[in-house]
Amino acid sequence: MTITITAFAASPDRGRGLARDMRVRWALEEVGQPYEVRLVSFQEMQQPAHLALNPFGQIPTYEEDGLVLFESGAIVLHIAQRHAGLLPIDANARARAIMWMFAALGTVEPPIVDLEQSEYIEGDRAWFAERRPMIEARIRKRLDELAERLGDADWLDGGFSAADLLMVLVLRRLEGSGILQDYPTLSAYIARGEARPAYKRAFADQLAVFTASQQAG
Ligand code: GTB
Repeated sequence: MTITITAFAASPDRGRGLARDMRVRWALEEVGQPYEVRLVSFQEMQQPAHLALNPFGQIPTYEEDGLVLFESGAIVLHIAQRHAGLLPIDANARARAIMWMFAALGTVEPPIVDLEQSEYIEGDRAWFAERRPMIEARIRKRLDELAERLGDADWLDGGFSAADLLMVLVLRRLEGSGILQDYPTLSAYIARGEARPAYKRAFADQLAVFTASQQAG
């Protein structure tokens, strides 16, 4: 069984591990599955060969013995269901972990992506100074609620799961925004995720892609 994923040949994040292939890399490292990475340029992502894998022309994609998947959340769920280590065995605990996976991607991530994209796309508009605090307030509401629920627990619901993997990476997207410093328990939660050996291997591998692209000129 060979697993192949796609990732940016030249990630705009310059190796900070913010692109969504990091989710898949980390999940595969957690469950101990080797994988290959096919690097694609922005141009290649719009070509028929890549669009056949992902109709939206995005990374990451996942190929395994004739199975083709896109959407990082679906890929992580597939990995977690197929291999031990990322979801609890108990049926109710497993359902709750999957619920938290959806919460990370469907409830916590959207305002964070909105802030990122609006800074990039609308940052030079006069009205952005008024819009930014509104987006930030939406993010802070979610972080308040998340921090309240997490309390002083290490992970969202019992042991580390695919839900924590996704939530940590979603929260990491706020690094540099000045928001996380007001959430010490969430910052500690992110640090716990980043301290996992599987995270470190995944991070190092995606950073190596950036480093190699710099050396190639
Ligand atoms: N919902 C999809 C999923 O979860 O898989 C979203 C996939 C997605 O947004 N992919 C992005 C992509 O392919 C890369 S990760 N974009 C190219 C395109 O749409 O043409 C998003 C991303 C990109 C860059 C940074 N960064 O530079 O910090 C962070 C995150």
